[in-house]
Amino acid sequence: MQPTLIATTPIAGQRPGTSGLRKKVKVFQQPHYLENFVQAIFDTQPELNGGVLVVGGDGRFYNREAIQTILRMAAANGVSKTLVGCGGIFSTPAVSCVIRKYHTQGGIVLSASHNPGGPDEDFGIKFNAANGGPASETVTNAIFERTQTIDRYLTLDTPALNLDLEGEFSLGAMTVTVLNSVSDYAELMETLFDFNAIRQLFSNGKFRMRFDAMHAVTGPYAVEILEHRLGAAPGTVMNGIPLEDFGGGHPDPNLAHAKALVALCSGADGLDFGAASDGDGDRNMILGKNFFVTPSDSLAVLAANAQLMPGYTAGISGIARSMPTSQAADRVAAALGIECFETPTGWKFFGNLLDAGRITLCGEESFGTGSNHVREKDGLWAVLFWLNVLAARQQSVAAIVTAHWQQFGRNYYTRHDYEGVELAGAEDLMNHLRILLTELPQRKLGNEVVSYADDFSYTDPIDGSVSQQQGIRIGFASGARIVFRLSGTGTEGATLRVYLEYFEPDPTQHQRETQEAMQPLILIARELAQIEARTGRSEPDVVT
Ligand code: VG1
Ligand code: CO
Repeated sequence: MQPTLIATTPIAGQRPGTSGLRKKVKVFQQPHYLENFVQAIFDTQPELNGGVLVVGGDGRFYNREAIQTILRMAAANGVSKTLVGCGGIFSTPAVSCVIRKYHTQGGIVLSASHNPGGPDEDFGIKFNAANGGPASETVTNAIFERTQTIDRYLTLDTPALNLDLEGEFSLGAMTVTVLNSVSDYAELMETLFDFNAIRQLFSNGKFRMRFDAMHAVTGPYAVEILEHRLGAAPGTVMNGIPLEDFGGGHPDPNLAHAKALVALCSGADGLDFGAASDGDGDRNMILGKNFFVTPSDSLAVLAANAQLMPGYTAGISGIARSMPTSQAADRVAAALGIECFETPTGWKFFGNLLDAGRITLCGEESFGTGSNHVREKDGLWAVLFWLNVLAARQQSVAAIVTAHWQQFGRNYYTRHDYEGVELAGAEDLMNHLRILLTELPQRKLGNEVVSYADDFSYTDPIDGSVSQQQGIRIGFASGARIVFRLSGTGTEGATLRVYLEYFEPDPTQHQRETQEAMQPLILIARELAQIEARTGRSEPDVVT
């Protein structure tokens, strides 16, 4: 079958952000919008011609249609085989797992992650390379550049494939294998964790938990792994059916958007463990009884307990965290005598370090934790890791984290988001801070003295590539930090993120309420950046 060549013209604004290209569904539905971007992937990634490509998404509105378009274009562009998740479903970490397991040349993930879904909400597309990880900036820049000159795309004139049937099908000269979305991933989890120990925890009659899939992609994964393979009671997974609009909610596992789960873990009768994952299954939130584990602390605790896991008995080679993530993990790395890296926000920056074996664990404050088992952050992996720690230590979540603080000190941490603010105001605010940078060192702000101030620049230790302007960092002599950056995943206006951290070595001061404990730093941040004057907002929209 001959490919059909369709003439097109460049469409502005197809530059991928922190994690792929994210826009309103309505934008993606414009003629040639998706096609231009997909063709730019094929035009810049020649190894896909004759290669194998993984395709799947988080099940949101437009997922199925986009997959049919991509399959036709893949066949027309000479891809020899595609591996597609049944029903078009693949979580982001499952795509990474399948790329690696079958040694494919890459994958395309359809998701806007934690952003809401539905005809008036968001859609996204992301290319993952042969290592299973999000494409590097070099690759995403090349794709973007291609979108600016594109003048044609290739497709086939074929009817839609039935994606709800596992098996092998043909599309032109290309084979399409529709895979069970869960099994390869579930098998990988069985190699990393002590499933017997977790099974015993579930059957001891005392342990009570819920996993909130938020009507997003992890529902089928969690039901299979937690309820079927590990024997958790039916109903342990809540909101387990993936819906095109996530039931109308934000599939964002945090205190603001997973309120029902938080309520279940609160009070005298609260559950022992609660966990949630996001739209595409790469984020995680961990709760104990009346206890919230910050993602930064979670990374540190997992690192300190890694050797208890069958998959990490040999120990970990190093840890990396994104720059705004708290420095709790750095303390564990120092105690273990291993390397610790600070990277820009976004999982793509961990890829080279993982490939080179320099790190085993990595994480971001934005509810992302992962390891060298795949090249994406992995929500259910983190949940299983925690369950395995609980089973091995036979202690509560609160007891484990509190003991961790006693040993390493506590990094109080919070992030304040000002969402959907005017872009011009947000950019002015960042520029205003950039101008201040040189005069800040040694200045006293509140009770804190600035020791350094910069616009974070990262040189990749493996390939030497440099990424500049990755966020304003202000470090204080006390070890406290304030970081300002603008989100690269939003689809409307700008989102200002303010990250605040301070270190408390004294165990008698470890039980304070976070927002209250952080109040002096919050005030410094607001004043310094003139947040209210420049954004018109007196309070953040989301506090995590
Ligand atoms: C946010 C988070 C970042 C994360 C990214 C993708 O980016 O801050 O840590 O890697 O989302 O996560 P930004 O640019 O909006 O701050 V996911 O789960 O939405 O793919
Ligand atoms: Co996500």
